[in-house]
Amino acid sequence: MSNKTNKKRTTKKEVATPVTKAKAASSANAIKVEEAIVDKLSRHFGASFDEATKDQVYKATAITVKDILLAKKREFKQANNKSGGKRVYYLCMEFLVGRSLKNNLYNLGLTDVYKKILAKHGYDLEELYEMEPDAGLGNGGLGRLAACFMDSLASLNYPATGFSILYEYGLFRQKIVEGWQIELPDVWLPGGEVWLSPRTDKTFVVKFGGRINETWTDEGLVTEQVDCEEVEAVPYDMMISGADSKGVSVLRVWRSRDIDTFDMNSFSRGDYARATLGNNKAELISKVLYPRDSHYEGKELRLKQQYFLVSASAQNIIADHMKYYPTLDNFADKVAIHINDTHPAMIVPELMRIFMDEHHYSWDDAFAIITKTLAYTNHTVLAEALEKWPEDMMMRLLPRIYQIIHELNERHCKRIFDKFSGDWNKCAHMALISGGLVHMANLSIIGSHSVNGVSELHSEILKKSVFKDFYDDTPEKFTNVTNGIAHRRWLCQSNPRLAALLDKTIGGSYKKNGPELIKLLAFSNDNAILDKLTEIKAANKKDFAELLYHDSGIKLNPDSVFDVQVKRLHEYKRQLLNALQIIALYLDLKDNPNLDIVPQTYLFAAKAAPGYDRAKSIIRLIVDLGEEIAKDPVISKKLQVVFLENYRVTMAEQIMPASDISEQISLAGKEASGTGNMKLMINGAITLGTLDGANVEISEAVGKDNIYIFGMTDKEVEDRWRDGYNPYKYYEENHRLKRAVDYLKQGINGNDFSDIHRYLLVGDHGIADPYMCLADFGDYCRARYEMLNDYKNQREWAKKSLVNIASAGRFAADTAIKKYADEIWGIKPIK
Ligand code: 26V
Repeated sequence: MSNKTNKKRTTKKEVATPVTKAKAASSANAIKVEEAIVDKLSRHFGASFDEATKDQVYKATAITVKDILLAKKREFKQANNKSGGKRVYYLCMEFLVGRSLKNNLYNLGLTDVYKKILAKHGYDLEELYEMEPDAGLGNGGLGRLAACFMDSLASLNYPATGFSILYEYGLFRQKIVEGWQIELPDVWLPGGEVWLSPRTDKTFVVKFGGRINETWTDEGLVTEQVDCEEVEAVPYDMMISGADSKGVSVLRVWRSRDIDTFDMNSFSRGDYARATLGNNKAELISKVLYPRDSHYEGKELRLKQQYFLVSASAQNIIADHMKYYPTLDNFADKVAIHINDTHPAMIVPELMRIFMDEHHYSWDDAFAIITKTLAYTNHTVLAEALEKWPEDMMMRLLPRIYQIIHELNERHCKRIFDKFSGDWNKCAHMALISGGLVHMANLSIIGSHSVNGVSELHSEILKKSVFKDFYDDTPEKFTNVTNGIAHRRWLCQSNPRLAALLDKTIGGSYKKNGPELIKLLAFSNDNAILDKLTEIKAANKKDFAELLYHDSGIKLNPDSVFDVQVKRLHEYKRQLLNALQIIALYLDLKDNPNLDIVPQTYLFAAKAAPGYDRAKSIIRLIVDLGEEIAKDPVISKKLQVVFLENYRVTMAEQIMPASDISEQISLAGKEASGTGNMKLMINGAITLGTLDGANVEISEAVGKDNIYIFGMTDKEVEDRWRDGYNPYKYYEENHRLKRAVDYLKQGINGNDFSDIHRYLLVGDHGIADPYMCLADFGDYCRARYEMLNDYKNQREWAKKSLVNIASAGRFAADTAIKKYADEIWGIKPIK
């Protein structure tokens, strides 16, 4: 390891200039940082730089960054307290944070300082980043959005706390064994723990089960939950620094712990297993993230997780408020609480409980304040993902919460019945409890002053169909906030080559103000810049190919077009449509290996929910297809299909900059927004997509020459259903499609896929091809053909790519956060 330093004496003249002042400050910083790392290594691991392992150096480095974040957070909090401003609390069962070291160093502006110091001791900072496991506390879009929002909130100096659960195991690790997905536990804490600060002084008790005792006292009716199971919620804080700002967002994650249930009697009898039984039960609550994001399951443990999050967070928010104010009367002026998807919907009855049972508010007063505080975002229109909890389960597990929901329902139904002159249909639709189920979306809507979807199209669909009755009742509640991405992470950090080009051409102000990316349009006819863009993409593709080869031995052809579909595996996202199109092309090539086509590399990455058999067999189809093609020495030169194992945030950061084509091909009306589409766009990939979710807005932003749109619109999809959808018709009409579908039965790579053949043409439960792959196949192939043809002209392609990058600014998460802050939460940046 090298100990060489480039020491340079500062001259008198240099000291006088601002530049050298900055340099001096930076070297003072460097000395402090170096001392801090040495100190952490010695205190935590009893090691010096020379003795420490790489993992220890990573951890010591991370701890020094955490210390800086703690100090920054303290100052930010003091400023907030002084201003007496409102704070937002973002409740979400998932935060898909990924890695923290690189992001925090970047946002703190300390990357270079750390790089130099670590290099001095023989460590490459980039290599240390690799030591950090992803914090995978989320399934996909919902959780990643929450993480991007924390970043923007801090960067814009808004005071914000995210609340979630400290899952011991995040989203499973995916292995592919003979084409099948195998799930392995995601053990992230040993490496991820360094970012967490336990706050054992701030625990709360969450109660489950038992019964409700009501007694009249001098103070009025006292309601108590007795004979119940008590679980302790222990908070751990993760700090997320803003970029070039004073702000730090706090992500507070709750870990469940048993309260003193150690059974001394069992222990004395030598029954050690029984003695600690209680322990395991409570700790189960925060043990593991539920890996299904597509299908709601009425599992008791999941309900417990939701209430655990809600109750601990509500108690925490109220305790914090009462520390500064003697009353909850001004609660809605000081606090905004966000219900991110329906998972935290029980915050509505939980706050009612605390207001009424602990602070003696009347029903009406409590409800008025609480609805002013709460806002709800819907993230899916899929009926099977909408949450409905069995009434009896809720009654047994959360008796007081159930009572309150019951009363909310009575009052709500009465009001609707009166307002809509006895329209029973409306009442049944809008009820909080019906058919023995508690409808969590309905609860979220009536408890909130604002309800929004996550793209223009999605928000319209909510108003027109999913929540139509609620829209008729309270139209003023409904609004749209289109999703966004943390562009500093997904562009500047992931794609440094592109960021450097932007700095040179349009300057660095787009980092603070995403929409300024539009300035790049001025270079759309500058051939030197267009060629530079092509070079950058080529270099990124080469990097990705090398990385993949290093990690898995898979060789890619970086001179082929990289066509990328990376997202959760779900029928509605239609990875199957992509696979069918590849089969058709493969069969064309089998007929004529000399076919003149652009060499194509299809990159798929996707996790399937563990019990989702259809999704798993689609993964197997893609893997087998890839393997079969790879065996053909001629065709494999033109066509390659790779399924990348274990998709996660870190892999997304590597693949986005290396992509040419962004596949966004969901059935119109099904994808609420999508955010991968924005990440690919900002990295210069061009979208091949349907008019679904935020694709519609991407299309408006770039113009029709810079995107390839195909397929039915959401309206056409509805009409087609109504008229009776018949996939057979498309199969018979399109020769290439028929061949591709029939090939499934013939066997691919020695495996039979007649189940998928049946699914497409006959259907398992009477519904064939439920996501209409066959209906959109022809137009999909048409659009792709045009696209690949256009790809041949690299200058023209680079121009389209440039327009995509330039137009991506409106999808910066900062834009979304400003809208939430101004129009929904009513919070202000701290000066
Ligand atoms: C549902 C369930 C059902 C019960 C078990 C666990 C679980 C976990 C998550 C979900 C809801 C998932 C909703 C979701 O992730 N929606 C995605 O949200 C993104 C951010 O708004 C958006 O870009 C995607 O289009 C949308 O699918």
